[in-house]
Amino acid sequence: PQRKYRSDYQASIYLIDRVSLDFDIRDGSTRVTARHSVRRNPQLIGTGGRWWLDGRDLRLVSIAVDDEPVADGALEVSETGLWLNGLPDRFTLTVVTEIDPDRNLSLEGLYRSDDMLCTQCEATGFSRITYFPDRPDVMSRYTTRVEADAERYPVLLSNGNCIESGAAGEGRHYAVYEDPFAKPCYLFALVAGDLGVIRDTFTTTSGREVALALYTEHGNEDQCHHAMASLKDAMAWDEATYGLEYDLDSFVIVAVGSFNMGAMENKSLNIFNTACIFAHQDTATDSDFARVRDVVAHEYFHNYTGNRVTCRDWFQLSLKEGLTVYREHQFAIDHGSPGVTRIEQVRMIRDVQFPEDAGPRAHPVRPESYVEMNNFYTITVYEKGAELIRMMAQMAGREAFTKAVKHYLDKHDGQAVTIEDFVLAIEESTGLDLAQFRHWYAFAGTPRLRVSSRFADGRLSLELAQATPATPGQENKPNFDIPVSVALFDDAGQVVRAPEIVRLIEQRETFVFDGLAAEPTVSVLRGLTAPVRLEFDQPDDALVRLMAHDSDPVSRWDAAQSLYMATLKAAVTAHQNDEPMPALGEGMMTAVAALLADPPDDRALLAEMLTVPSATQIGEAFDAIDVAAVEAARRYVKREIAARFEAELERLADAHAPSGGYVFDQVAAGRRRVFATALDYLACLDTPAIRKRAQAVYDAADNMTDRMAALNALQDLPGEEREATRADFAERFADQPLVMDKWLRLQAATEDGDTAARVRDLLADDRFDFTNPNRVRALVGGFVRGNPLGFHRADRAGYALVADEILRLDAINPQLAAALAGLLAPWRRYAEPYAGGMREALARVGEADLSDNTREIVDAGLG
Ligand code: HT7
Ligand code: ZN
Repeated sequence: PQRKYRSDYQASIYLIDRVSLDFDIRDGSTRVTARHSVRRNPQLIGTGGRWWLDGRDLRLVSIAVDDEPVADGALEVSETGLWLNGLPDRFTLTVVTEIDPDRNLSLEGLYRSDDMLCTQCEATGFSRITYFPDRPDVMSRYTTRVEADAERYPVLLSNGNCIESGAAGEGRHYAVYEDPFAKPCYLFALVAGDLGVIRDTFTTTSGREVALALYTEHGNEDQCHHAMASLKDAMAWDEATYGLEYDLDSFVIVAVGSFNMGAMENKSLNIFNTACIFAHQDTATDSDFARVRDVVAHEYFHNYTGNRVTCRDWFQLSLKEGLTVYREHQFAIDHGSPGVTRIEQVRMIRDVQFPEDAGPRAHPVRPESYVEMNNFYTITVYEKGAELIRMMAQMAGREAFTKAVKHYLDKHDGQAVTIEDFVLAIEESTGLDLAQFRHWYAFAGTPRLRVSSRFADGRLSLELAQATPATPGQENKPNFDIPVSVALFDDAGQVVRAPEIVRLIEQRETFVFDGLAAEPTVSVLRGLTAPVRLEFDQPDDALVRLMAHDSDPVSRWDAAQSLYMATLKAAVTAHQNDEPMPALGEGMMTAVAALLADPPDDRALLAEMLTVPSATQIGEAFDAIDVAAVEAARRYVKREIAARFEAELERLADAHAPSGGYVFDQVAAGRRRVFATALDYLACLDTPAIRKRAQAVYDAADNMTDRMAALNALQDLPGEEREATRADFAERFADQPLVMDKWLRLQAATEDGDTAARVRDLLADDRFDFTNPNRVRALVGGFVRGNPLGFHRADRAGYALVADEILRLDAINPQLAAALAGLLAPWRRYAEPYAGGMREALARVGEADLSDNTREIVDAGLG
């Protein structure tokens, strides 16, 4: 496989002003006739004549320059594209190709999802449709004609406005779309199918009416109203927050069942995974509702940050994704509990991004090289990228930063640009000096921020020091520019220094706070002002005070996490040394008691603060992850808390018990979350009463959130109640694939001695479809992530199962196979015998003839 380097960038020798595409959809084959008006790139003087067009899995029918067939000598065709030689400065290129969407299981290019045909072109799927310079810096205006059987495909869609449609004879029909905005080919989209639709309208600030439509397979329309409401919300929010008004007369979303990721922001024709559109109280949980709202907003926000201003090349992916995730995060914070929304973001960074940044696949937010671009749609590019934007926003102030983003969008409207262009625009507008800040984009790895404090004579000296571990290919790291928020509190919880941001620029710096009456409690890195690992040994009593009084809910939660973590770590060590489990920490018990006696009004915050750190978080605290010890410690601590606070948890559950009348809003969802948390604790005690209660909750539930709370509580309680509720669930939702994904996840996450065998049975079950990524993620992903003991079994059956599935999948959907391979790749982080078992499985995968996607991940893991 060929590795591509950021430093090798060269502008395209030819540009395409207009693209005209004609899709003739027939059974067994689709003929694509593409006509392009091409001209030499005026910026590149003295080059030309020879031009590379990407193309994969295409049958080339004909190719002509100015309507003259290209002579054999002027054409070199290979598996990945073709060279054209002897080209004039301006010409019309006509390319006719044939493709077969029915046999395209990669879910890139034009493919079938159930009864409809749809496209996915980002990052390089357009080259599976026709020969084309499949790179984002070639921006063109598209006209698209689609013709198909009228009965089978009554709905024909593409980007932009429908300018013509009608009958085409022999029971066929056609539609022509014109997109007035120049765009890169990765934003091209086409859909053909027999679809149901819900419609609405949105009137922009300047009074333009935008027609909104959301298409889905018939029968699912009632699950789409929340997505439609979210879209309107996002449109209004972008106007109110950034002054960005939608720029076309129609905006269409299509929900498809088979999709490799969550959604795609194609110009005016977004295509979504049904999992990110469908939301009905009977079938979707509160978190599903929130996810739908946020992904709909995210894709809509791309219309400016991504579509109007796009990326010059794929190394710049975070230019659009980091910024759009940041905007999505702001939107989510404005639509829910701000504290809890930020907590969820922080958890994601710590639980998923930090491990990626410490593993074999660590890469900068702006990568330097890649083999397969699809492998770089990572948590680092997306979420760490968003954190970098957030840091700049904090340094500039939110208002100044919003203005700076507008400046960037105005300056580069209609262009394909770089992260450097973005940072420059922010500097120009805000006056910030971001010279050292740029290292965040160029260097991988999570900096460690070591904090120590000294107090004497009314003066607090806070010493901050940074160090960043080596990552693959980057031995030495420079100092980062780290914004650290600091606030000081007295013993009664009163603020003695309001929160402020200090910037750590050097390796080590001391910040002094004078005029203090007594030694204050220090609160640092509040709400994670920078994506760093904080090392700050605070005594329990300081943490208990912060947990009770800090003005920032995220810091209160963080203090609680530190208290839990101290006991959890002691329990891990005790298990490893075959010693009795330690008594629960004093500080932790005081904190939980205080929380239950005087809970915060924000019920979702209460639930978060009552939840002990995840297994991933606990594992992260050790040099080598001991899966069994981590599981034992987490179970032990939860059970002890439940035993000590049983009565309080019962009361909490009673006070938040389901009362019917489902609405999805912050207060109601917060109450459901507290109920689920209390039930989960009580289930650790495994009493007949709690089993009965969980079953009763399941039976009476009027919504999926409560149903799942009951099923989760019964997860580790084999017996009548668990069997009955699961059987009912499977039967009740048999015709709802997305709900059956929840059922698959439950099965995969249940450790009962031989989960691996059960997962293998499910892989062969009719309810499982190997070609659908949602099913694979639910069953195989659910097994690896949701069932640590089953996946890491001593007989290595869990690893073998995953290796087998990677190999099977790689032949049909390399993008998904590579994602699964990523689950075995970080084997070095584990203790023995886990590390050896994972490595062995990965090595077995590596012996096969693999796609470039999977090969890149496996080699990084073994390297
Ligand atoms: N920009 C979109 C990324 C995406 C994607 C990438 C590769 C392969 C398939 C894909 N589907 C969607 C989604 C987003 O981040 O907004
Ligand atoms: Zn995105």
